[in-house]
Amino acid sequence: GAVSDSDPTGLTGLLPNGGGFRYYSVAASVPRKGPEDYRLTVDGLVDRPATYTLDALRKLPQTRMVRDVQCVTGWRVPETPFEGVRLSRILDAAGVRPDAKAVRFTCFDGTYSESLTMEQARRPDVLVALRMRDRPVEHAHGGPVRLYVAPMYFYKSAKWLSGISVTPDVRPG
Ligand SMILES: Nc1nc2c(c(=O)[nH]1)N[C@H]1C(S)=C(S)[C@@H](COP(=O)(O)O)O[C@H]1N2
Ligand SMILES: [Mo]
Repeated sequence: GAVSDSDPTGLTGLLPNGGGFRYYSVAASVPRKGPEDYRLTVDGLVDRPATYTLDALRKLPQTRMVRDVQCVTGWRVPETPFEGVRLSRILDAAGVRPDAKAVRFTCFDGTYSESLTMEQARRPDVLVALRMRDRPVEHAHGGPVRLYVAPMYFYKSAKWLSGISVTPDVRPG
């Protein structure tokens, strides 16, 4: 598949660039947020809009999965553990309305956004991730909370996640 085709040597993951990851941010600088000031809002076409603190997210059931990370530009990082709350759980808690068709994600870098169809968003391998590589998600990797969309290219995994909005249609990021 695309993963092996992009690096037939399999050596990309051995390059000394921080465990194989490239640092990506469309914003020049991003504020740091922690337990005191981090908030995740859930709104849009839902019956129960909500705001989660970091502590509230940590108290929900956590799911860990280990998959390869793959960027559209060709680099990949094999078998990277991510852990967090299933997005489907957060959507269920909010009570998605029947006319909702998509989910839009916003970030506290003030710029980046992404979206998924409702069907993609409800997959069990889509997480609101609090941990990456078995440590809290670092600031550079989108901490304290990033989206993790295991089955899709890594650009879908929005860093510095601050908003989840249920929408009537897909809004390209
Ligand atoms: N907020 C935000 N999220 C983002 C990006 C970004 O520029 N800003 N880049 C995306 C892309 S293209 C990739 S490959 C990954 C990179 O994640 P990393 O910096 O942890 O390697 O983040 C994705 N999420
Ligand atoms: Mo990417």
